Amino acid sequence: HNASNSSQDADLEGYDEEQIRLMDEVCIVLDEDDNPIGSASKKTCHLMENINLGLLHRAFSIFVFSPSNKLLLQRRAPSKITFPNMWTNTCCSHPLGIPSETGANLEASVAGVKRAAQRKLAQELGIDAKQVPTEQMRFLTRIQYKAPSDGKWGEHEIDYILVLKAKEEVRYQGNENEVCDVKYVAPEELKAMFKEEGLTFTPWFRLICDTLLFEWWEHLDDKDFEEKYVGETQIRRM
Ligand code: DMA
Ligand code: MN
Repeated sequence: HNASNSSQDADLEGYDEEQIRLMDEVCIVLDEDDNPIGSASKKTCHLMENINLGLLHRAFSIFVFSPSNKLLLQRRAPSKITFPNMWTNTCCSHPLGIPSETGANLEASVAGVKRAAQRKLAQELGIDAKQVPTEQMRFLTRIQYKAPSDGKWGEHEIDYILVLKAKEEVRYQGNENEVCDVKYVAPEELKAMFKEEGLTFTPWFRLICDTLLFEWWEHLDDKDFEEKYVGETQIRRM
């Protein structure tokens, strides 16, 4: 038995093969102040038994807006091991424990998560890197939260929030192993979705919607957006 090889792992029996393989990705393990203190597999980081002992890792959530300020949503594929079938923001994942995506100070960490966001926008949604340049991504703030998915799996992250307002309509093609539906929405359309019966939303997306998203969205084109919302240094604990 090789503990580092998730494909031979009883915890992962019965799940999608590609998603099992991705559980071997290396995540960045953090202390409560977002300092990297080591690394652990994606599987290790998302087991509730480890989260309940305090294991915390780094993540990002990017919100991509169209030129007319519609937000691109995705619905997670049924094959996802955590939070399957739920609607969520454009793309979320983890910067990897590699030099180009890790950072020990805030500036370097932000550069790392932007590269990770560009990588996953391509992998999940088939978006060309040229359409989502890291220079056009704006880092707003960090959110620390914990959320169970089911009894076994969950999240405990410091989540870097990025926004990008595309200069041109972004062309996308969902990877069906990751994403089962995609939709552009205006603020009122998203609020209507929350009231629709049968739709479910990821806990982090709900949390961000209930607190910060609609204010950012309303002010996206304001001259003082940068000054007011970009680059917050405090970690918001939610
Ligand atoms: C993890 O997202 C990141 C957050 C902010 C919850 P995910 O489960 O979509 O990661 P991945 O796409 O890498 O499976
Ligand atoms: Mn995570």
